[in-house]
Amino acid sequence: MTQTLINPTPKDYKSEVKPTWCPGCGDFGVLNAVYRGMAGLKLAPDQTVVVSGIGCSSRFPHFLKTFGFHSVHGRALPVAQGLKMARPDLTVLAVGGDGDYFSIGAGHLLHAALRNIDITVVVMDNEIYGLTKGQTSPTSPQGHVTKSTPYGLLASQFNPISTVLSLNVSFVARGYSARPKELAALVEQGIQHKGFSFIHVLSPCPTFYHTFDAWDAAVTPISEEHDRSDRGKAMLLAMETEKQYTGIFYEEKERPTMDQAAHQLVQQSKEFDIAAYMQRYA
Ligand SMILES: Cc1ncc(C[n+]2csc(CCOP(=O)(O)OP(=O)(O)O)c2C)c(N)n1
Ligand code: SF4
Ligand SMILES: [Mg+2]
Repeated sequence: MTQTLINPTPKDYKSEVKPTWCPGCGDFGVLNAVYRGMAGLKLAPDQTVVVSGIGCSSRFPHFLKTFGFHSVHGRALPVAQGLKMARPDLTVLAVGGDGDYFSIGAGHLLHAALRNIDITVVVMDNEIYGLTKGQTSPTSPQGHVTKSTPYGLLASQFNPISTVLSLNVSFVARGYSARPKELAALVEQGIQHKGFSFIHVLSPCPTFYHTFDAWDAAVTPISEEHDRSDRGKAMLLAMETEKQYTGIFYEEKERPTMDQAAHQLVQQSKEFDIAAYMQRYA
Protein backbone atom coordinates (compact mmCIF):
# COMPACT_ATOMS: atom_id res chain seq x y z
CA MET A 1 0.00 0.00 0.00
CA THR A 2 1.33 3.46 -0.85
CA GLN A 3 2.70 5.25 2.18
CA THR A 4 1.30 8.74 1.44
CA LEU A 5 2.78 11.54 3.55
CA ILE A 6 0.41 14.47 4.09
CA ASN A 7 2.82 17.26 4.94
CA PRO A 8 6.27 15.69 4.83
CA THR A 9 9.41 17.36 6.12
CA PRO A 10 12.98 16.43 5.07
CA LYS A 11 13.26 14.35 8.26
CA ASP A 12 10.57 12.00 7.00
CA TYR A 13 13.01 10.72 4.37
CA LYS A 14 15.90 10.07 6.80
CA SER A 15 16.64 6.45 7.59
CA GLU A 16 17.98 5.23 10.92
CA VAL A 17 21.43 4.67 9.40
CA LYS A 18 23.82 7.52 10.27
CA PRO A 19 26.03 8.65 7.33
CA THR A 20 29.55 7.30 7.66
CA TRP A 21 31.16 10.07 5.57
CA CYS A 22 34.14 12.05 6.94
CA PRO A 23 33.22 15.26 8.79
CA GLY A 24 32.85 18.06 6.23
CA CYS A 25 32.25 15.76 3.24
CA GLY A 26 30.26 17.55 0.54
CA ASP A 27 27.93 14.56 0.22
CA PHE A 28 26.14 15.61 3.45
CA GLY A 29 24.90 18.73 1.64
CA VAL A 30 23.69 16.63 -1.30
CA LEU A 31 21.85 14.25 1.03
CA ASN A 32 20.13 17.19 2.74
CA ALA A 33 19.15 18.60 -0.63
CA VAL A 34 17.66 15.26 -1.70
CA TYR A 35 15.68 15.00 1.57
CA ARG A 36 14.33 18.51 0.95
CA GLY A 37 13.56 17.85 -2.70
CA MET A 38 11.66 14.65 -1.86
CA ALA A 39 9.70 16.43 0.87
CA GLY A 40 8.92 19.29 -1.52
CA LEU A 41 7.42 16.80 -3.97
CA LYS A 42 5.71 14.80 -1.17
CA LEU A 43 7.15 11.61 -2.64
CA ALA A 44 5.85 8.38 -1.13
CA PRO A 45 8.98 6.64 0.27
CA ASP A 46 7.67 3.21 -0.74
CA GLN A 47 7.14 4.38 -4.34
CA THR A 48 10.64 5.80 -4.64
CA VAL A 49 13.91 3.94 -5.32
CA VAL A 50 17.44 5.30 -5.02
CA VAL A 51 20.06 3.24 -6.87
CA SER A 52 23.84 3.67 -6.52
CA GLY A 53 27.12 2.09 -7.61
CA ILE A 54 30.21 1.89 -5.39
CA GLY A 55 32.10 4.75 -3.77
CA CYS A 56 31.74 7.03 -0.73
CA SER A 57 28.88 8.86 -2.48
CA SER A 58 27.25 5.55 -3.42
CA ARG A 59 26.51 4.82 0.25
CA PHE A 60 23.66 7.28 -0.26
CA PRO A 61 20.66 4.86 -0.43
CA HIS A 62 21.36 3.58 3.09
CA PHE A 63 20.60 7.02 4.52
CA LEU A 64 17.14 7.32 2.96
CA LYS A 65 13.84 5.78 4.03
CA THR A 66 12.96 5.01 0.42
CA PHE A 67 13.74 1.71 -1.26
CA GLY A 68 17.39 1.47 -2.29
CA PHE A 69 19.82 -0.62 -4.31
CA HIS A 70 23.57 -0.33 -3.58
CA SER A 71 24.78 -2.07 -6.72
CA VAL A 72 28.16 -2.66 -8.38
CA HIS A 73 30.82 -0.07 -9.33
CA GLY A 74 29.62 1.82 -12.42
CA ARG A 75 26.39 -0.15 -12.72
CA ALA A 76 23.76 2.07 -11.10
CA LEU A 77 22.35 3.08 -14.48
CA PRO A 78 21.57 -0.42 -15.83
CA VAL A 79 19.74 -1.21 -12.57
CA ALA A 80 17.87 2.13 -12.50
CA GLN A 81 16.83 1.91 -16.17
CA GLY A 82 15.68 -1.70 -15.86
CA LEU A 83 13.65 -0.79 -12.82
CA LYS A 84 11.94 2.15 -14.53
CA MET A 85 11.15 0.06 -17.63
CA ALA A 86 9.55 -2.64 -15.47
CA ARG A 87 7.85 -0.27 -13.01
CA PRO A 88 7.14 3.08 -14.68
CA ASP A 89 4.93 4.00 -11.72
CA LEU A 90 7.96 4.36 -9.42
CA THR A 91 10.17 7.44 -9.00
CA VAL A 92 13.73 6.31 -9.72
CA LEU A 93 16.93 8.17 -8.84
CA ALA A 94 20.44 6.99 -9.72
CA VAL A 95 23.22 8.49 -7.62
CA GLY A 96 26.99 8.08 -7.20
CA GLY A 97 30.41 9.56 -7.87
CA ASP A 98 32.49 10.84 -10.75
CA GLY A 99 34.43 7.57 -10.90
CA ASP A 100 31.19 5.61 -11.01
CA TYR A 101 29.58 7.62 -13.85
CA PHE A 102 32.51 9.00 -15.88
CA SER A 103 35.08 6.21 -15.56
CA ILE A 104 33.96 2.58 -15.16
CA GLY A 105 30.29 3.49 -15.82
CA ALA A 106 30.86 5.94 -18.68
CA GLY A 107 29.57 3.54 -21.35
CA HIS A 108 26.30 3.16 -19.47
CA LEU A 109 25.95 6.94 -19.13
CA LEU A 110 26.28 7.38 -22.90
CA HIS A 111 23.56 4.86 -23.78
CA ALA A 112 21.26 5.90 -20.92
CA ALA A 113 21.46 9.47 -22.22
CA LEU A 114 20.37 8.36 -25.70
CA ARG A 115 17.45 6.31 -24.36
CA ASN A 116 15.81 9.15 -22.41
CA ILE A 117 14.25 6.88 -19.80
CA ASP A 118 12.47 8.89 -17.11
CA ILE A 119 15.02 8.69 -14.28
CA THR A 120 16.96 11.36 -12.38
CA VAL A 121 20.73 11.08 -12.10
CA VAL A 122 22.64 12.89 -9.34
CA VAL A 123 26.43 12.67 -9.72
CA MET A 124 28.47 13.81 -6.70
CA ASP A 125 31.69 15.01 -8.30
CA ASN A 126 34.69 15.50 -5.99
CA GLU A 127 37.16 15.14 -8.89
CA ILE A 128 38.76 12.17 -7.10
CA TYR A 129 38.22 8.54 -6.12
CA GLY A 130 37.31 9.08 -2.45
CA LEU A 131 36.57 5.55 -1.27
CA THR A 132 39.86 4.10 -2.53
CA LYS A 133 41.80 6.97 -0.92
CA GLY A 134 42.44 9.64 -3.48
CA GLN A 135 43.43 8.40 -6.94
CA THR A 136 42.60 10.60 -9.93
CA SER A 137 39.25 10.33 -11.70
CA PRO A 138 38.26 11.55 -15.20
CA THR A 139 37.23 14.94 -13.72
CA SER A 140 40.57 15.49 -11.92
CA PRO A 141 42.37 18.48 -13.47
CA GLN A 142 45.33 17.89 -15.75
CA GLY A 143 48.59 18.02 -13.77
CA HIS A 144 46.90 16.93 -10.51
CA VAL A 145 49.38 15.17 -8.21
CA THR A 146 48.06 12.17 -6.28
CA LYS A 147 49.38 8.82 -5.10
CA SER A 148 48.40 7.36 -8.49
CA THR A 149 49.92 10.30 -10.46
CA PRO A 150 53.07 11.35 -8.57
CA TYR A 151 54.35 13.34 -11.60
CA GLY A 152 50.96 14.96 -12.23
CA LEU A 153 47.98 13.72 -14.25
CA LEU A 154 48.81 13.62 -17.96
CA ALA A 155 45.26 13.16 -19.29
CA SER A 156 42.95 16.12 -19.88
CA GLN A 157 39.88 16.81 -17.75
CA PHE A 158 36.46 15.31 -18.59
CA ASN A 159 33.62 17.83 -18.91
CA PRO A 160 30.38 16.18 -17.67
CA ILE A 161 27.97 18.94 -18.72
CA SER A 162 29.25 19.42 -22.28
CA THR A 163 29.34 15.63 -22.71
CA VAL A 164 25.71 15.05 -21.74
CA LEU A 165 24.61 18.09 -23.75
CA SER A 166 26.27 16.53 -26.80
CA LEU A 167 24.33 13.32 -26.06
CA ASN A 168 21.05 15.25 -26.30
CA VAL A 169 20.06 14.78 -22.64
CA SER A 170 16.70 16.45 -22.05
CA PHE A 171 17.41 18.01 -18.61
CA VAL A 172 20.93 19.17 -17.71
CA ALA A 173 21.75 21.02 -14.47
CA ARG A 174 24.56 21.67 -12.02
CA GLY A 175 24.41 22.33 -8.27
CA TYR A 176 26.88 22.79 -5.43
CA SER A 177 26.72 20.79 -2.19
CA ALA A 178 27.46 23.93 -0.17
CA ARG A 179 24.22 25.46 -1.52
CA PRO A 180 21.68 22.78 -0.56
CA LYS A 181 18.56 24.96 -0.99
CA GLU A 182 19.39 25.68 -4.64
CA LEU A 183 20.36 22.05 -5.12
CA ALA A 184 17.06 20.87 -3.58
CA ALA A 185 15.18 22.98 -6.15
CA LEU A 186 17.20 21.34 -8.95
CA VAL A 187 16.47 17.87 -7.54
CA GLU A 188 12.73 18.69 -7.47
CA GLN A 189 12.79 19.95 -11.05
CA GLY A 190 14.89 17.01 -12.21
CA ILE A 191 12.44 14.51 -10.71
CA GLN A 192 9.45 16.38 -12.16
CA HIS A 193 11.05 16.44 -15.62
CA LYS A 194 9.70 13.63 -17.81
CA GLY A 195 12.83 12.05 -19.26
CA PHE A 196 16.49 11.49 -18.39
CA SER A 197 17.53 14.25 -15.96
CA PHE A 198 21.22 14.78 -15.30
CA ILE A 199 22.27 16.80 -12.25
CA HIS A 200 26.01 17.33 -11.86
CA VAL A 201 26.86 18.26 -8.28
CA LEU A 202 30.14 19.78 -7.15
CA SER A 203 30.63 17.90 -3.88
CA PRO A 204 34.12 18.28 -2.38
CA CYS A 205 36.15 15.59 -0.64
CA PRO A 206 37.97 17.55 2.09
CA THR A 207 39.95 14.45 3.05
CA PHE A 208 41.65 13.75 -0.30
CA TYR A 209 41.02 16.86 -2.43
CA HIS A 210 39.85 20.04 -0.70
CA THR A 211 38.05 22.05 -3.40
CA PHE A 212 35.63 24.07 -1.22
CA ASP A 213 37.59 27.35 -1.47
CA ALA A 214 38.12 27.07 -5.22
CA TRP A 215 34.45 26.22 -5.83
CA ASP A 216 33.16 28.92 -3.45
CA ALA A 217 35.02 31.38 -5.70
CA ALA A 218 34.13 29.79 -9.04
CA VAL A 219 30.45 28.90 -8.55
CA THR A 220 28.25 31.36 -10.48
CA PRO A 221 24.49 31.00 -10.87
CA ILE A 222 23.33 30.96 -14.49
CA SER A 223 21.64 34.25 -15.42
CA GLU A 224 17.82 34.38 -15.30
CA GLU A 225 18.01 35.56 -18.91
CA HIS A 226 19.52 32.24 -20.10
CA ASP A 227 17.24 30.51 -22.62
CA ARG A 228 17.06 26.90 -21.36
CA SER A 229 15.85 25.66 -24.73
CA ASP A 230 19.06 26.80 -26.47
CA ARG A 231 21.52 23.90 -26.45
CA GLY A 232 24.24 25.93 -28.19
CA LYS A 233 24.18 28.59 -25.46
CA ALA A 234 24.12 25.87 -22.81
CA MET A 235 27.24 24.39 -24.41
CA LEU A 236 29.04 27.74 -24.19
CA LEU A 237 28.25 27.93 -20.45
CA ALA A 238 29.46 24.35 -20.01
CA MET A 239 32.76 25.06 -21.77
CA GLU A 240 33.58 27.96 -19.41
CA THR A 241 36.55 26.89 -17.27
CA GLU A 242 37.11 29.87 -14.92
CA LYS A 243 33.50 29.86 -13.69
CA GLN A 244 31.45 26.86 -12.60
CA TYR A 245 27.93 27.74 -13.65
CA THR A 246 25.09 26.35 -11.53
CA GLY A 247 21.38 26.04 -12.34
CA ILE A 248 19.57 24.59 -15.35
CA PHE A 249 21.67 24.62 -18.52
CA TYR A 250 19.17 22.91 -20.81
CA GLU A 251 15.63 21.59 -20.63
CA GLU A 252 13.45 20.06 -23.33
CA LYS A 253 9.95 19.42 -22.08
CA GLU A 254 8.20 17.48 -24.83
CA ARG A 255 10.58 14.63 -25.73
CA PRO A 256 8.99 11.14 -25.67
CA THR A 257 10.64 8.80 -23.17
CA MET A 258 11.67 5.23 -23.90
CA ASP A 259 9.70 3.84 -20.95
CA GLN A 260 6.47 5.44 -22.26
CA ALA A 261 7.14 4.31 -25.82
CA ALA A 262 7.85 0.71 -24.76
CA HIS A 263 4.69 0.52 -22.65
CA GLN A 264 2.61 1.84 -25.54
CA LEU A 265 4.07 -0.86 -27.77
CA VAL A 266 3.20 -3.54 -25.23
CA GLN A 267 -0.39 -2.26 -24.94
CA GLN A 268 -0.87 -2.11 -28.71
CA SER A 269 0.72 -5.44 -29.57
CA LYS A 270 -1.24 -8.65 -30.05
CA GLU A 271 0.03 -11.85 -28.49
CA PHE A 272 3.11 -12.92 -30.42
CA ASP A 273 2.74 -16.26 -32.25
CA ILE A 274 6.20 -17.74 -31.78
CA ALA A 275 5.30 -21.04 -33.57
CA ALA A 276 4.21 -19.18 -36.73
CA TYR A 277 7.33 -17.01 -36.60
CA MET A 278 9.62 -20.05 -36.31
CA GLN A 279 8.04 -21.55 -39.47
CA ARG A 280 10.15 -19.04 -41.45
CA TYR A 281 13.25 -20.98 -40.50
CA ALA A 282 11.77 -24.49 -40.93
C1 LIG B 1 34.89 -3.40 -10.54
C2 LIG B 1 35.50 -2.54 -9.51
N1 LIG B 1 36.64 -1.86 -9.80
C3 LIG B 1 37.21 -1.07 -8.86
C4 LIG B 1 36.66 -0.97 -7.62
C5 LIG B 1 37.34 -0.12 -6.59
N2 LIG B 1 36.64 1.13 -6.38
C6 LIG B 1 35.69 1.25 -5.44
S1 LIG B 1 35.04 2.78 -5.35
C7 LIG B 1 36.06 3.31 -6.60
C8 LIG B 1 36.06 4.74 -7.07
C9 LIG B 1 35.09 5.60 -6.37
O1 LIG B 1 35.16 6.90 -6.85
P1 LIG B 1 33.86 7.74 -7.13
O2 LIG B 1 32.91 6.98 -7.96
O3 LIG B 1 34.29 9.06 -7.64
O4 LIG B 1 33.18 7.84 -5.68
P2 LIG B 1 33.63 8.65 -4.39
O5 LIG B 1 34.24 7.64 -3.47
O6 LIG B 1 34.63 9.69 -4.81
O7 LIG B 1 32.38 9.23 -3.87
C10 LIG B 1 36.88 2.29 -7.06
C11 LIG B 1 37.89 2.45 -8.13
C12 LIG B 1 35.47 -1.69 -7.36
N3 LIG B 1 34.84 -1.60 -6.18
N4 LIG B 1 34.93 -2.45 -8.30
S1 SF4 C 1 36.95 10.23 1.69
FE1 SF4 C 1 36.21 12.15 0.79
S2 SF4 C 1 34.37 11.55 -0.39
FE2 SF4 C 1 34.84 9.90 1.05
S3 SF4 C 1 33.59 10.34 2.86
FE3 SF4 C 1 35.62 11.22 3.21
S4 SF4 C 1 35.43 13.35 2.51
FE4 SF4 C 1 33.69 12.23 1.64
MG1 LIG D 1 34.64 10.81 -6.61
